[in-house]
Amino acid sequence: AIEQALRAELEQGTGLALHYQPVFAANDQSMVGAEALLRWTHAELGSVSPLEAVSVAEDCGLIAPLGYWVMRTACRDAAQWKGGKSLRVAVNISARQLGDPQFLERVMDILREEGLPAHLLEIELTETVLMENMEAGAHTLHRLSQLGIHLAIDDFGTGYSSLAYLRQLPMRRLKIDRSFVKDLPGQEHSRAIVTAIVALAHSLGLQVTAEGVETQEQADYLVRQGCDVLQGYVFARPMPAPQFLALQASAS
Ligand code: G
Ligand code: G
Ligand code: MN
Ligand code: NA
Repeated sequence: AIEQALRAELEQGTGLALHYQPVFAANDQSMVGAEALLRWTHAELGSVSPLEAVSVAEDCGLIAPLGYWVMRTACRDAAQWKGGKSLRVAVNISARQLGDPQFLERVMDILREEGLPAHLLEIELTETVLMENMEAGAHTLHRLSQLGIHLAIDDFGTGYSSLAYLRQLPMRRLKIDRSFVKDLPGQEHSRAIVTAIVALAHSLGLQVTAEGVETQEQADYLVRQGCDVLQGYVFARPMPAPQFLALQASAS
C-alpha cells in the first residue's frame, strides 16, 4: 500500500514537500544556509517519516525519482534565497542514490537547469552511506568536490566510523550527531567527544556543525569549543519552504 502511494505521489507530486531548517554561523549568529528535510503527508496514511519513505523507495526501486525530486526541489528553492548568492542548501543522500552511476551527471544537470552555483549545494552522507559505497562512490565524490559541491558527513560518530573516509575523501564538514549534544554541557563523556571531534575536524581543515542544539547553554558551550555552525530547535525548527523564503529575506 505504501509503495503504491509513493508511486502515485511521485507522479502527482501533491503530498511531498521539503521543509528547511536554518543553520547559523557560530561566530556572529548569521544564517548561512538550511538543511532540506523531506516531508510526506498522505491522504490516508497520514504523515510518513522521511526515513521510512526513503527506505520504502530504496526497496521498491523508487529512490531515483524520489531522490532527484528532492535534489531538484532543494536547488530550485535555494536559487531564490538571497538571489542564489550566499545561502547554502544541504541535501541528504541515501546509499542507493550515491550508487547510481548517473548521479554526478544528474546533479550537475539539476544545478544548471535550476541556476544554483555548485558551491551553494552541500551533500550530506552518513558513515553508513559511505561504507556501502567506498569504492564505487569515491570517484563520484571526488568529481563532485572538484566541481565545487561541498560534502559533509552527517550524524558523525554514530555509524561504522572509519577514519579512512576522512583521509581518502574530499569532505568539507563533519556534523556532530545530536546524541553527543543532548547531554551537554553536564556530561563529561559528551564533552570529551565534542572536544575531540572539533580538534580532529579542524586539524584536517574541515568545518564542524553541531546538530540538535536545544538550549542556549548548549549553544554557548559549542561556540566556546570552536564549532563553526549550529543547528537546532533553540534557533529554529524545520519549516515549510515559503516560511523559510520569508525568513531569509528578512535576515540581514
Ligand atoms: O526531519 P526528520 O528529523 O524527520 O528526519 C529524520 C531523518 O530523515 C534524518 O536522519 C534525515 O537525515 C532523514 N532525511 C530527511 N530528509 C531526507 C531526504 O530527503 N533524503 C534522505 N536520504 N534522508 C532524509
Ligand atoms: O540525520 P539528520 O541530521 O539529517 O537529521 C536531521 C533531523 O534532526 C531533522 O529531521 C530535524 O527535524 C531533527 N532536528 C533538528 N534540530 C533538532 C533538535 O534541536 N533536536 C532534535 N531532537 N531534533 C532535531
Ligand atoms: Mn542531515
Ligand atoms: Na545528523
